[in-house]
Amino acid sequence: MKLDINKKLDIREVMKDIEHYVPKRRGWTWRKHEPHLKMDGYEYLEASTPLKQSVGLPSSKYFNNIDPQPLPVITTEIASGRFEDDIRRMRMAAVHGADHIMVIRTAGQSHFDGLIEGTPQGVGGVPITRKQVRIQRKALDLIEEEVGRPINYHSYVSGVAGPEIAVMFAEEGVNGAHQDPQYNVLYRNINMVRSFVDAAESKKIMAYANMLQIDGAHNANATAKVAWKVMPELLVQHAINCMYSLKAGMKKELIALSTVPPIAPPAPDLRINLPYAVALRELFKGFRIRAQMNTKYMESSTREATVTHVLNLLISKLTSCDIQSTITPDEGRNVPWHMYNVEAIDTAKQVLIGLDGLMEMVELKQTGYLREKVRELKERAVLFLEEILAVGGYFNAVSLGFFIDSGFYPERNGDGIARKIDGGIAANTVYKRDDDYMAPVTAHFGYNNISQYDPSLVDNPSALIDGCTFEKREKIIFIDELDENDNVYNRLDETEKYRSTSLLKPEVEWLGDGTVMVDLVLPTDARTAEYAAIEIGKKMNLEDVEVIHREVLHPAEGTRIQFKGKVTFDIDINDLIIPEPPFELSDTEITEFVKKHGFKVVAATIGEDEHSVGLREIIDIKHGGIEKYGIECVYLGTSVPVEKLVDAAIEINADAILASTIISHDDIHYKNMKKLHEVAVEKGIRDKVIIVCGGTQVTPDLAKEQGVDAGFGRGTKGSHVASFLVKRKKELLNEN
Ligand code: Z97
Repeated sequence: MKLDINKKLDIREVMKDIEHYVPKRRGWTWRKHEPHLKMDGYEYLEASTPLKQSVGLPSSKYFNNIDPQPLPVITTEIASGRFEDDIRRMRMAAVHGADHIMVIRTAGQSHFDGLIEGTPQGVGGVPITRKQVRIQRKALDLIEEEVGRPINYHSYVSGVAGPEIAVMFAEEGVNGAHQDPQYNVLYRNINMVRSFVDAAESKKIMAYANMLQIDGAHNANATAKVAWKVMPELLVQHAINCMYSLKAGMKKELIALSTVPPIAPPAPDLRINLPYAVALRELFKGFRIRAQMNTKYMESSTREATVTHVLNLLISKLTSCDIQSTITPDEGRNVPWHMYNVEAIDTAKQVLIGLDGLMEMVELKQTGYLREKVRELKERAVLFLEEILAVGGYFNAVSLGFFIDSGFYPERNGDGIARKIDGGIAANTVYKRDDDYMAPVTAHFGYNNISQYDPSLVDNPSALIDGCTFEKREKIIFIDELDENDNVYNRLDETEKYRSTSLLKPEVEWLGDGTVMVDLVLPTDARTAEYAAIEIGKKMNLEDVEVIHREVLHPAEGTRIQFKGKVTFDIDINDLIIPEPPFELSDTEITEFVKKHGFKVVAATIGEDEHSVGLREIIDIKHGGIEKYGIECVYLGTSVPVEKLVDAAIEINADAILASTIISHDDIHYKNMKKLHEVAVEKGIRDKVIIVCGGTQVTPDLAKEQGVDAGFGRGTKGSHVASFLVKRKKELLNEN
């Protein structure tokens, strides 16, 4: 199976024979640096290999559609709650430049004590299952061929079934995962002893599969009352997970710190966030930095979120992050829609490429405020660690509520999260291995007693059972759907008409969801505007109208509102009348032709028509008129008699006549076009001169019926006219 960029991905095709699918590879992939990459004449110092097929930034059209890719891996989180729709979003994300796709489980999967099978949605959210992972990995294997760059697939190894999940991920070619025992302890109240034992096993398996690990420190940011106050503790949390991971056998370069600039404007962003980022970089040399965006201080304004994210990206650049995660800038209003994933990816791509080579020009100061703050943060973190030792170690520290305290350490407010050593979920479930314990599996942490059974297999324990699932894939038991109602086949059937017929419906996250967003200003206060907007939505025949954003333009004069709602109708694309797109040559082609041959036009509004603005816009250089290509334009003014226009064409030996007319009563515009053609014939120049007529009421085909070469209606741009002139002239010159 191969994807065609102009065709939709067929999810049923992807699912075919899925029980036998073997993922293309294991392990994490970084982007490849292309030093001194040249694109469209520009040189990039910190760009990576360009994509084979991609969608560039909107303004890339001014740069021959180049799409330079920055160095850091770019993450997007996809969590619509329907894995089959998420696959389409992954494809959108990849073509814009994401190569780290994180699937979020919305079920709080840490609470599950085993693997789940099938593809249920359930009441509590969406779990990550083997079937879903395998289908998504297969789709990504196809998508990475489409864009020409490996795509890292990522989820979470946490909870009481962490090691089982790690095994499944290694089997299914998952490339990265969050793994941090502290997450279980602090946020999911899972017993701390159990969490650390499970983590050793999980990390060992992740190391075997060369998966990249991201820790859980960012959760302290999100949970803390004032995010910047936990900065010393964040350094400590990173340190604990990093060292534990090394001890479990992970490679330093596949251990990533999950960091978030803790503060956002209106606080003085960089003065707090930059020293913190520098301290991290210095303390954790050789580890990877996964920079995420601040969402704690996100409201529903996508503009505000984007600005905060741009400031975050500046810090990423100043401290060379390895992975740039993007969270949809709509976090504050919880509308995880396709377009916001793409916007966030484009924001990261745009800013990082825009900042290319920054550190060649500026450097961080080695004295003064920055250095003092960096040192202070490190000192606070070291003191924190020392105090952990002083109270008898990490477990005691957690039970004393050291973590997520609202004080700026060493200040303590006594409101941290405290957990009991023998408390929490799955407490007292850790047992000492028996003397005859045996684990004939690959990538198992610690003592497995193989030598008792076969000393020659100590380094290859699974040979005792003729290979485990890591070597013998056929031993994996694939379970399709367990729930006959809640499964992907039924969900696909419900929306089949939008997949296999010509019906079309708007969507924001799921095929056929019908959701649209309306953006409007109401000249009143915010509260009135909000309720008025809901009424407006209803009058627009939208269902489930809900305000998702309000912004005061002035307390009394006006409020901007964005609301969402659902349309209940479909469009049949077979009923659409879609005109041919206007013919367009590239700017270079037009300019080169004009340079070679010269090109003169005479132009006027004809008959008794004083409407000159349209014609002037077509000619004038300012808005991209034909002058910009070097075409010489002689403008005769308004209400010019047809004969005079033709005479002028003869006099200057024009290549073309441009006539404009808006007035259309009694078809006067078409009559004048006919006359123009006839006078040119009469005066013997018709075979040499191109005649082009335009105006808001002009239908191209009707214009041509009058004998002129082309007619241009509403929406015409200078480039359309110039393209036509060059094309027609080439025909006259027999030059093609
Ligand atoms: C990010 N935006 O990109 P459950 N383990 C860790 C986690 O951080 C999380 C889970 C497990 C964020 C990701 C939040 N993180 C979103 C270290 C969740 C998930 O199934 O919700 O219990 O576990 O880092």
